[in-house]
Amino acid sequence: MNTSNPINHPPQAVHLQPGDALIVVDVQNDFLPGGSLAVPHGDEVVAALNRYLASFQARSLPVYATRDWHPAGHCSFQSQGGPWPPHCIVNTPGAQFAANLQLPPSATVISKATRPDKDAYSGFEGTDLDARLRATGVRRLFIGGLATDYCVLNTVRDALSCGYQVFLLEDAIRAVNVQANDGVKAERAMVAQGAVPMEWKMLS
Ligand code: VGL
Ligand code: ZN
Repeated sequence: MNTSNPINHPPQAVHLQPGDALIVVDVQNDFLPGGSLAVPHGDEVVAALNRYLASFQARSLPVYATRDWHPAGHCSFQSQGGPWPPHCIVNTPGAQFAANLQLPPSATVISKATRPDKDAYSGFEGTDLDARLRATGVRRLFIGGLATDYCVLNTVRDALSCGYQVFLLEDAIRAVNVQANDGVKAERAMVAQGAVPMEWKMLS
């Protein structure tokens, strides 16, 4: 299997191995249908991610879950001149992970965008995620969650620039699509940067 040239030679099979980790991006109630910043079909990532979670747990591979964790009055909120309705405010139901997301007790939770005056779409920005991954000997990241065109896009970009090999979980991402093609554009950008697109059925 050759994964060195993802655009021309996408892999047919991906074998999980030591050094692999799963990153679940922002699967929080406010990003699901009924939430304050609902991602269309955002709930559909949960079943897909549960399959990956089971595969990683079966191999005792580490899982990280990022969460948007904003103080009330965060700078990204429209009330403060930002682009978004209030969402993922600390210790509110909207900030909780989806109830049916089967995170293992061993999952590491990474809170981001926790300061009132700074937004952060990437799970690496202003967090110790990279240090934790390095300390655990992680080399390859399998990344899915919400939203394709914001936090997944920025997390994948930073993962690649930190030197990780990145598999983009195409069956476990959904886009906000402020503009209709934002999600598709984000996927193309991630692959152009070096992310390898895959889906769960390719795991062996
Ligand atoms: C996100 C918009 C605002 C995301 C977070 O998780 O993709 N999007 N804050
Ligand atoms: Zn946010």
